Amino acid sequence: MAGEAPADCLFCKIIAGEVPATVVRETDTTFAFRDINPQAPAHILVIPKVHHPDAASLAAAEPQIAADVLREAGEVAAEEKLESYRLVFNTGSGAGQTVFHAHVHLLGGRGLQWPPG
Ligand code: DGP
Repeated sequence: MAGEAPADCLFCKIIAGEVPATVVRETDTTFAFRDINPQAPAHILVIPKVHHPDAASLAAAEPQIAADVLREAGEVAAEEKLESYRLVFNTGSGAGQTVFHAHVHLLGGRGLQWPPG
């Protein structure tokens, strides 16, 4: 079951076309667009169209759509010709989550250090 979206959810507005974004890919269940503040040459957000506040909530409630998000991240990485890339799910404000609509960051196009900060 989809969570109830807050009226002011930024990513719901991007999906609805109410806030402009550079769209990379779209499916029935997912939406991928370029991050407004890229941290790597390729920095793309892949999100479910249904609203859930974070990735774990999405996976618990709608595991098939969580799988769709991961598969789409792989499709985007292939289209961007990324041999190596990182997928990041910031969860909770202490981990840097600022938008509380589930999303995965796809980062690539440069060397990525481990561990991340
Ligand atoms: P997080 O910090 O994990 O919640 O990631 C949210 C990301 O969303 C952050 O990297 C910046 C991005 N972002 C914030 N506002 C906008 C926007 O209006 N457009 C786009 N394309 N990205 C945005």
